[in-house]
Formats: sequence, C-alpha cells, structure tokens
Amino acid sequence: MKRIFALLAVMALMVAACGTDTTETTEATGGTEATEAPPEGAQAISDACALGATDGDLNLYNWTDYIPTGSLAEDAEVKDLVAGFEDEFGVSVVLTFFNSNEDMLAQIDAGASYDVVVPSDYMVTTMRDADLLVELNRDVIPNFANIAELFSDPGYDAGNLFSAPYQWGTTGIGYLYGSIDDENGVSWGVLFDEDLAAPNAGFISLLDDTRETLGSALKYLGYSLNTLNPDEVDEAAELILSTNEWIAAFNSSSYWTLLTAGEFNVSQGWNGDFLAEYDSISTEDYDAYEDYGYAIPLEGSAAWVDTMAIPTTVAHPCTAHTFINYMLDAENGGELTNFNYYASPNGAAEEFIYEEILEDPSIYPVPETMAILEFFVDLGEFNNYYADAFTRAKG
Ligand code: N2P
Repeated sequence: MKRIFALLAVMALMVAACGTDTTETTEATGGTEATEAPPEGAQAISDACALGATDGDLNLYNWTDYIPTGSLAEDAEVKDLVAGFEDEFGVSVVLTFFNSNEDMLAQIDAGASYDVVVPSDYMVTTMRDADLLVELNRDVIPNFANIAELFSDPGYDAGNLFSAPYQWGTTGIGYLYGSIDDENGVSWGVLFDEDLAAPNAGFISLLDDTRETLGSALKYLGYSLNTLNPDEVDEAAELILSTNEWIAAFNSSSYWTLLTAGEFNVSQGWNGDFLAEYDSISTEDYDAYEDYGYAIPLEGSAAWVDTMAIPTTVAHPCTAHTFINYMLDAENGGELTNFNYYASPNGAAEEFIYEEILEDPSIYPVPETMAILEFFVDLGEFNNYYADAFTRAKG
C-alpha cells in the first residue's frame, strides 16, 4: 500500500502539470484561432438534463476493445458494462471503435454524431479549444465525487469541466520472452535500431499513431515527446521511416492478439492491451505471463489519461450524461479496470479492483518508473507539423 501512496504523489505532480504549458505552447506557435462556441442546443439541453434521465439511445465512440461487452466480458468474467447500462436505463448502446485520437477528431470535425467519445488528455485540450465539446453538467454526474483527487484538476482540462477520466496507462513494448535481450531493461532500440531489431525483422509492429509513434522515436533519440523543435520531429520521422526495412506493420487495433498469435515478437503498444491479452489466453494449465512481457523502455516513455467527453455533435445529451455517471460508479469503475488492466482514476473503485492488478507494477508503476514518463500535451498549431511528419514517416 505504501508504494501506491508514493506513486500517487508522483502522479499528482504529473497530472497537475500535464497540459499546463498549453497556453505558452499555442502562443509560441502563433496561437489557435478561437472557433465558434458549441451549438446552443446541445449545451442548453445538457444544462437542463435531470439526474438519470435518458433522451434516446447511446452512440458511444470508443477505442477498440476498451469496454467489457458481449463475449469479451464473458470470457474475462467481468460485468458486461454495455448490457448493464442498457438494462438499467432501457436504451440501446451503439458501439463504434476508433484507433487513434486523430481519427476520432477527424470524424467529429466532419460532423459525425456521437453522444460520448473517449479522447486522451491532450486531445481534450485540442477539442475543447476548437469548441467541439459540451461543458459537462456536473449536477447530473454526482459520481464525479468518486474520482481520486489527483485526477480532479488535470492540466489538460482544468477542473474537468469538459471531460471525466476513464482509465490511465503507459506506452511501452510487449514481447515474446527470448526474442529480445531484457536482462538490464529494454531499449526502444529493439524497434528503432537496425542491429537490435535484426533478430526480429519482419516480426515487429509499431503503433499507427501520430503522437505515440513519433513520441517513442523522440524518446529513443533523447528528446521530449512534446518537442516544438522541427529538427527533432524530422529526425524522429526519418528514424521511423528507416524501420520500414524491418517492421511488419503499423497497427493500433489488434497488435495484442497478433503478438500472441505469433505474427509479431515485439510490439509497441499500451500496457493494458498486452496484459489483458496475456490474461485472456491463460488457462488453468497455461500461464501466458511466463511467455510474454511488457516493458517501459529505459529511455522513458508516455503516460496518458483517457477520458469521456460529449462532442457538440451529440444527439442524446442526457443519455450521454447518464452514461458518464454510470461509468464513474465505484463498482463499474472497478470492473472496467478488471477487464482492461489499465489503472483507474476512480479512487472509490479501488476496493473492487483485483489485488493482483493493484500490485502489478506494469499497471501501477513504481515511482522510479513514473519519473521517466511524460504526458502528451496539446501542441496547438504545431500539431500539423507532427501530422505531416508522421505521414512522411510511414513512407
Ligand atoms: C484500447 C487502448 C486504448 C488506450 N485498446 C489508448 N490510449
């Protein structure tokens, strides 16, 4: 337990700082144009919603396999949180997946209507500043009280006015034991360095993600993953381009199953995706954790907070608020983590989270690991520079 308190202290500093230099960033890059305020309808209806009210079915736009539902929930032996919401509130949930913040943003920008979306920290700032989010009506989300204090005033969205934290995690390397030398820790070089990658050529995957993939390359090169220096971003893009010689794929949507299926030996990815997969293929007679590992590379990496937010394209704002409140329930929050193997920002959920998860340093990292992690921040107009660089990097 002591370790968790030390960890929380480090996290407190990091989450508070996360995104706080955004104003500086946008000023430094010329500032983002203020766009129009959200359509009055969505905000006005949200402000008038009653506690537990619904005004139609829920269109949820979430990352792949990020909420327990159907056979996934059954296999993991956790509550089906989608069916649970449908049963409790008498509405249907339509679930659509996305695989990167940028893909989700492009859809919302183009006017696609969803009731709840799941942007990461920096993307909340981007969307908020572009007036793409409805301000949450906290009167009908009383379960906000369950959120641990250190997640209650994040730098990316002061006071959580536009977002509610969903899960937090890290970016690292999932791998088949024996495929890389991990005796003294793992270097990003197993992905980015020609010699270190050679033994696994053709069996390596990178995330298909502007900030994440460039971010890991930047870390390998010794730079910040929020750098505003174009030369550093160019260098990272060149490095990724060079990996085309030995990587099998850019993949953010199924790398965890492809790893355990033997298609990949070494994959860049998110901690919970790997760990939940290792658990799901384990049986009474077989423990996949003996074959596969997860490492946060020595050069440092990314930590992130994913959130729930309501886009201004919302069609059912009251159902959206009711869903966010449902997900922030202590027991539901616990089940979410028991399924996802990502850490929970919900303090009250802790008593419902399996002990083995709370004690797993790949999920709740020790303070020394936290110290080498960096949160992404919104880069204002410089986001476009990263986007162009990543397009070039993919070749
Ligand atoms: C879901 C992974 C979501 C984590 N498969 C990305 N921040």
